[in-house]
Amino acid sequence: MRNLFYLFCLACLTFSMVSCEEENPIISGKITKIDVLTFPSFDENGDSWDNFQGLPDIYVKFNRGTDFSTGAEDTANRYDDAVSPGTFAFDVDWDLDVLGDTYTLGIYDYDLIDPLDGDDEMGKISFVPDDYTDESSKFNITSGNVSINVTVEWTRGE
Ligand SMILES: [Ca+2]
Ligand SMILES: [Ca+2]
Ligand SMILES: [Ca+2]
Repeated sequence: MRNLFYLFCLACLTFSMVSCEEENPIISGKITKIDVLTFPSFDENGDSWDNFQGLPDIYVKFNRGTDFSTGAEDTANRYDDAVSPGTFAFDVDWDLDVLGDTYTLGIYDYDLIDPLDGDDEMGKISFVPDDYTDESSKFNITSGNVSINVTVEWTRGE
């Protein structure tokens, strides 16, 4: 019985050593897909996002840091008159170069008839990729009324 126990320990030890060798640490990532699940149905004043149809025309922004001064913007890739909750999928190609840095995802309402004011910012969430590297290739970030699934390809070091 005791021999069996030692054998078991040896097997465990061998297995953990092997898996350690094979699993190089994650050094960077790339967001390949965003699924917007929920967003606020009304703005901070309780008004509809749009004057006429009411429903927002959502697209996503991404930036390293906490604001969108230099963020990528793709207003053509959007869902007109979106209703929360739902599953609004966006194929993207956004690098997570520094895992310890803060990155921000934002949901915006595209406004063709109000170009001077800019589009309405409906909500945003900041996150640090390091917090999610132990999860699989998909993780969820939620803050207030905003919930987003993030699909990531992690890159491991050599
Ligand atoms: Ca609007
Ligand atoms: Ca609309
Ligand atoms: Ca709009």
